[in-house]
Amino acid sequence: MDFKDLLDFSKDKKILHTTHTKSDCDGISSIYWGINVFGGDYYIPEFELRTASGLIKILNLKTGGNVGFKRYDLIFIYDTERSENVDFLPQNIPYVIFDHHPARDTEFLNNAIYKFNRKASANVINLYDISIENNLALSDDVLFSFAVALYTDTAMFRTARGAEFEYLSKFLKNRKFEEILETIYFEKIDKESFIDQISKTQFFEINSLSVAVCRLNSQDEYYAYIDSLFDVLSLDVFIGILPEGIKVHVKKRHVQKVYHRILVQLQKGMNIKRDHGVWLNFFDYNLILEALKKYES
Ligand SMILES: [Mn+2]
Repeated sequence: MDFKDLLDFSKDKKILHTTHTKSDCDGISSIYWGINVFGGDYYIPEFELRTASGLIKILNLKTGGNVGFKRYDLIFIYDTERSENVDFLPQNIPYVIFDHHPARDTEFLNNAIYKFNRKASANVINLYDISIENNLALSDDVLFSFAVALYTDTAMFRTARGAEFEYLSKFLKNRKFEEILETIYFEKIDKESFIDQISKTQFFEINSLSVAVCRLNSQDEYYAYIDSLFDVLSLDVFIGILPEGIKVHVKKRHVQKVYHRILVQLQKGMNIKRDHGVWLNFFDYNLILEALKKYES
């Protein structure tokens, strides 16, 4: 079916909108679009980052809750094409998928009664294009949530090119960029703890790479470090030691040479499990520093 068929088909259905576990701004903003366009209920799986918490608050949404999934006729899944990322859903309920990742779980995609899975830098870009194409009016609140999602899904614009900024201008309209920052940092960070941790940063120069190592208490502190200090300190590699394991941030232009050729090799060679970029239960950053000596600029 095409999108117009989906609009008709869903009219008399009990609909639930949802997104992947560890929900993020792109998934949450997509759900918000879905409620506005199709109506129905929603379920936001528990998030882990403050950015998501801020967006949920300004959109007046709530997370979790006791949802009787089986009551629904049709489930809208956003921002993932992998069944393992929505493993809380019961089987056998018809579903549709709106996603922007490279199609990996083709079986899950092909079993959807409708799918829109074009590659894009954020799912909200696809939703915006669908809306324009089908003359769906989007409120300023939906558009602003798209702006927040685009900002966070492009690693705070680090991977954004001209095209993304053209979309941003349509999403932001008369609002100021600062409102995006106010939204994603709405949830406060523990200032003392963060400053205390970053003051203990260790610095290393390895074959022209500027490397920093710092122990941090949460993913929020990790991203606070990247958002505030990584570029300012002219770092090439940041090794964050989190309670659940090590997470490494690499300057975008080093991703191939440093991340894929050196770090992924090390991680695979040592059989370390990775989840959302975290090397689970791995804390020996010296092994990473040692591996970085293989880097040739
Ligand atoms: Mn996304």
